[in-house]
Amino acid sequence: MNDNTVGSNASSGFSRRAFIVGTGSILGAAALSGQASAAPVPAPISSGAHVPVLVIGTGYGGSVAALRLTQAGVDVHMVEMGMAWDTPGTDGKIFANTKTPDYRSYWLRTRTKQPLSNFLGFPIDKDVPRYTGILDAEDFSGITVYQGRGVGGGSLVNGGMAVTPRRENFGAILPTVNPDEMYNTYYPRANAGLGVNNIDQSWWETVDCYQYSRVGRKHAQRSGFPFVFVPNVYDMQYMKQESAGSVPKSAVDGELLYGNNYGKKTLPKTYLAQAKATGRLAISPLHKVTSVQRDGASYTVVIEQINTTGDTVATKVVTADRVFFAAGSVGTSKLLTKLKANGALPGLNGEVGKGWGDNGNVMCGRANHLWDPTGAVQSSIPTAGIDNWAAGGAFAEVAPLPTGIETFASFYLSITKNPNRAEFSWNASADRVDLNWQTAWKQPAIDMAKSIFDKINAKEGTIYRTDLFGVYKTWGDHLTYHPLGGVVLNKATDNYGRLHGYSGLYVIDGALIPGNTSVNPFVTITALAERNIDKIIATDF
Ligand code: FAE
Repeated sequence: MNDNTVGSNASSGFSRRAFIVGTGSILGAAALSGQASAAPVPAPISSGAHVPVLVIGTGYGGSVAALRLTQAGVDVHMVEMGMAWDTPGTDGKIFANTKTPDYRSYWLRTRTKQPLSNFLGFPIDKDVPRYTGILDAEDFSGITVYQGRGVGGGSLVNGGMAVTPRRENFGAILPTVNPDEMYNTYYPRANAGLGVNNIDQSWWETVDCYQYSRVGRKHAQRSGFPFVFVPNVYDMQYMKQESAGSVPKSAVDGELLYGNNYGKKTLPKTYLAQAKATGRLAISPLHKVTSVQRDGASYTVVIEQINTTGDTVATKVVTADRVFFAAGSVGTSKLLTKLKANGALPGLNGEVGKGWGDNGNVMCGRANHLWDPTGAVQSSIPTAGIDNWAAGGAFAEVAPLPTGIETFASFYLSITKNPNRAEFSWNASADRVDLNWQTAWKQPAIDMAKSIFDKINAKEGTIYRTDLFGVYKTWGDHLTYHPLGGVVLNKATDNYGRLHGYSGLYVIDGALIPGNTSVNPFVTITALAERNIDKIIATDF
């Protein structure tokens, strides 16, 4: 099943473009292949259309649903609020560089909101034109939640770290799921489908762009912490070639947060490419679902088509026999919380909106001595972490700081066992969904991260950087990259993601996972989706 995970990126850029554009002429393709009656409703979806399956969102959960359903012979229409990301911008590239954010970088903002907001204490954010850019920094009262926007969801912007949790931790991650079936069947299936690969460690030992990781290892090991290599979906052969200068640079040129032009095996190159190859998939980008309501045996779905400045250009009403919510933890939770409160789906149970967590994310930097440079050129793809989960409740990714200059900084994104969970609620007067997370709830995460970095600093005689998140601010405790939960498995849904009260409505994304995966989450989101869709296809279709 892994035969069209990517190698060459020039060709995958082409196939992705052909894919979206080609959905308009899919009728012809189906006729050629002798399946004249199997044509899905073409994209962009039109008002009044009826589809057998509508999937809201094109991230990990949605892409798994799309692939397995189309392979089973079901026509699927995916609705995605972000762009297709198939057309080069003014500089000839599809995606902007992390070092030079521009109009493509942020979702409907007029100023960037970079996770590291300062450098040497100076603010580094800048004005950008309002545009349906790729990274959403969505502000709630106590936390900013970063999410990918576009066909491919978070796979477009994330670090690609593809980590299967340690089996002994699985019971705390998804307590109602049988670990045997996950570790024997669905984690391997997810890793294969995502195109997960490992870095050549002998190359890693010598190459300039991983100097920062080797410094991270040295400091971890000198303080007695286990240092572990982590698989990734970035094509490691491509990285060798770009590092050698034989192909266009992406990871070693700092591309990541705003998209990788080459090298990363995002969902449009893996799951979605395979689903498209069945001839049964259509995707409508720049379409945002705003309502789902039961209408006899099917569901009425309201969709707003938007332009690249975020204005609604059309409101469409379609019907679907089945709807999969795959809008991400925040997107799915917000939609269902609103639809329960406003009476569109009044029969949803009281668990909807509950059990949201930030995967314990907290960031920090350390200032190294002048004899410990971390490198002016840093690959944006993290390959390793410090595993102090069992002893201190933290797994710290040794993260890049690809500024293009020597900073003598070590930078870390810690995933911690933070027990705090928040709840979404409908704020009728403001016409929005709120999340009651409080910044102070990060304190357990900070304490767990300190179990690693206080010890390393003491051993190395170093200090925390205080210039990266503001003026004299040590901890990046204002954000998460890993929203999880809000529509928790076996609580708001049955044990396979079927929403209670509504046959034909499913949740199949990170909203199902109750707040923490002990490592980076997308492999678990993908594996859980594989498990659930297996069951759903076998019993509901
Ligand atoms: P997701 O991928 O967010 O997809 C949801 C999709 O639904 C998006 O494309 C939305 O635009 C779309 N959508 C939302 N609302 C609507 C609506 N109303 N109508 C239509 N479409 C809608 O969901 N995880 C790792 O495992 N390893 C990493 O290295 C890693 N690094 C990260 C770095 C960054 C900067 C970020 C932001 C995330 C990172 N993550 C990482 C997290 C990972 O990307 C995330 O857990 C998954 O993408 C979540 O997958 P879902 O399928 O739940």
